[in-house]
Amino acid sequence: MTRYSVKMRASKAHAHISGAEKIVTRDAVASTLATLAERALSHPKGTPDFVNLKVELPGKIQTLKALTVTTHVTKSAAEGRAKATELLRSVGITRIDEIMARFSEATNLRGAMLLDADTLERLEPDHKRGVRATYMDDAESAAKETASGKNHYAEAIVLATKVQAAPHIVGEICVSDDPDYVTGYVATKELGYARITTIKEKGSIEGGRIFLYRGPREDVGATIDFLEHQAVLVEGVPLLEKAKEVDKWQSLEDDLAAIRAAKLDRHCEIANADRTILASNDYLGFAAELLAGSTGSRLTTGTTASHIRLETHLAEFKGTEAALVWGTGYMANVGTISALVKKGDIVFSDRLNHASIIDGCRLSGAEVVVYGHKNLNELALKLSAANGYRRKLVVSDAVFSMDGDILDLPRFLDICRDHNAFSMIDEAHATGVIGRTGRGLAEHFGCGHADITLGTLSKALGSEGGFVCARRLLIEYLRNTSRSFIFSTAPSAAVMDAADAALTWLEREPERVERLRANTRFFLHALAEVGVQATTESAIVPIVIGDEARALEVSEKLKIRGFHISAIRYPTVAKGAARLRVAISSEHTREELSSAARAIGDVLCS
Ligand code: WAQ
Ligand code: MG
Repeated sequence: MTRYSVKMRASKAHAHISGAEKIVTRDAVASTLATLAERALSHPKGTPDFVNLKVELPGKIQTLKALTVTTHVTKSAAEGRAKATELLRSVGITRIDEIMARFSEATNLRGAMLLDADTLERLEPDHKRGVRATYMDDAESAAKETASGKNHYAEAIVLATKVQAAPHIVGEICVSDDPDYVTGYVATKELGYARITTIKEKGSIEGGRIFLYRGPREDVGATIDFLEHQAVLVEGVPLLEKAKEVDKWQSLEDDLAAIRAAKLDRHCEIANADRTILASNDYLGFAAELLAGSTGSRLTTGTTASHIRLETHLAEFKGTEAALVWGTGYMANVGTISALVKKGDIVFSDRLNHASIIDGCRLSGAEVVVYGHKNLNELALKLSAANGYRRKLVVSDAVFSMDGDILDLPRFLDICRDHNAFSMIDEAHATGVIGRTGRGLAEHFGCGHADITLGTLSKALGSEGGFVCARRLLIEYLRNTSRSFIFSTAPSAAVMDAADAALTWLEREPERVERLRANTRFFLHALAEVGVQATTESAIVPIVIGDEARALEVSEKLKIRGFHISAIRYPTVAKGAARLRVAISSEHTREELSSAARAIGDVLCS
C-alpha cells in the first residue's frame, strides 16, 4: 500500500510554534491533514500566522523494531545525571559530564548536535540548525494518538529508534527544553531507550538532543543523510507503562482499606427514635422545639431520613451510583478537592474557576496548576508533563459563573481518562439549566459523567446546600475524609425536604427548563435590538463594561429604574473586566425581559 509523508509546521513571526509528521496510507492523507491543521491552529503557544502542510511520496520505507524501554525513577536532576552517566559508561561512552555541559550550546537548535563520542567535536555542517531526524512514524500510531493531541513519549521512542539505526551512531542523550518537563532519556542499541524520570531542574529551558558518533569522518555525510532522508516506520512502540502510578480508583480503595483496618471508617446512621439520645448538641432542647437545627454532624446525630432520601434522589436524577450533601456549595468544593488531593498530588484548575474551587485547591496542599480558560490543549500538555504524582485531579466549572459559557465535557473527559486523572465538574449553574431536562452537561452533550459531578441546592433547586454525585466508592471515600462534611453540623431536614420537593418538581415540569432557554434567547434578541451585544450558553448573560466605577454607576441607575442587576468587579472577575451579570429565570415575563433590555440599552448609551 502506498504511504505518504505528511508534515505540518506552524510559526508566528518566524518563531516555531508546533510541528508534527506522519507516514500514512493514501486514504488517511486527507484526514491527517485536517487533524494537523487543527492542531496547528489551536496550539496553546499561540495562533500561528504561517502553517505549512506538506505531502510527499518518500523513497523506500524501512521498518524498524522499537527500542525496548526501561524507566529509571530519579528524584533530582543530580541523581538523573548520575544515572545517565552510569548507563552510558556501561556501554563504553565516557566524558559524560563534558557531553552534558554541551547542552548550553544545544539549546535553541531545531535539531540535534552531532558529537564525536570520543573527541567531542561537532560534526554536523550547520551548527545553527543541527541535524534533524525526520521521515519517521510509529507504525501503529493511530491507536496511540489521543484526542488530546500528540504523544510525546511515543514520538521520542520513534526518534530514538531511528537514530540508533543510523550508521556509526553509538548513543543519544535527550533533555527536554520544556521548562515543565523534567523527564529525559539516554538511548543506545544495547541499553535501548532508558527513560530517566528527573534529569533536569524544573523551570530550566536548557535542553536538547545530542547524537554521539563513533566512526570515520568520511561517513558523517551518510549518517546525516540517513537521519534526514530515510523514511522509517517503527513497530512495537510500547504504551507508556504507568507502573509507578497507581490507578486512580485503586488509590481510593487503598485509602479506604487503611481507614477500615484502623477501625476509623465512618457511616451516616439515622438517629433511632426508640433510643434516648445522649449524643446531640441540643443542650437546651431548642432544636427539638424549633425543628430548624439538625443537632449534630451527619456522622453523629445529624442524619435523618430526609438526608438519605435527598441523596438517593440526587444520584437518580444525575444518573450516578450515589450522592452526598454538604451544608453549602462552597463547603462541598473545598471539602471534596482537599479530600481527594494532598501533598504529593497535583490538581489542574481552569483560570476562571469559582472561588470555592480555588480555595479548595489552595487548602489541599497539592501542587496547583492553573491552565488557560477552557484551553484543553494546554491542559493536555500540562498533564503529560506531570510525572511522579500519586493522584491527579482536574477541576472545572461546567458553566462559568461570570461569563455564562460552558465546558467541552466530552473532550475534557477524554483528556482526564488518558492521563489517569480524576475529572471533576462544578454544575452549580448547570443543574436545572443545561440539558433538555436540566440534568446538566452530560445530558446536553449525550456523554458520560465526570468522576465527580458537584452541584448546589441553592440555585435552580431553590433551597440550600451543595452535593456531589459519583460512584459509590468515591462517595464513601468523601464521607470518610472530607473535613467540611465531617466537622460541621448537618443541614436541617426541612432544607433537605425543600430540595427534594424542588427536584421532584423539576422532573415533573421539564418545560420550565425549556422556558428558561426561550427566555434567555428572547432577552439576547431584546438586547441586540437596543444595540447591546451579549452571548451566553447558559442562563447567565454577562454585559462587559470594563471600568469598575462605570459598572457600579450603571447598576445604580438600573436600580432607580426598578431593575436589580449586579455589577461584578475584581476579584470575582479580572481588573478592568467589570460587568453587569444578568441572570435569567424561567419565571420572568417577556414584558419584564424586554423592559430590562431597554433600560440597559438606555443607561449604557447615556
Ligand atoms: N531531530 C533532532 N533533534 C530534535 C528533533 C528531531 N526530529 N526534534 C527535537 N529535537 C531536539 C531539539 O533541539 C529540541 O529542542 C529538543 O530535541 C527537545 O525536543 O517521557 O519533548 O520535542 O520518555 O521538546 C523526552 C522524554 C521528551 C519523553 C523530549 O523533546 C518521555 C521532548 P522536544
Ligand atoms: Mg520541546
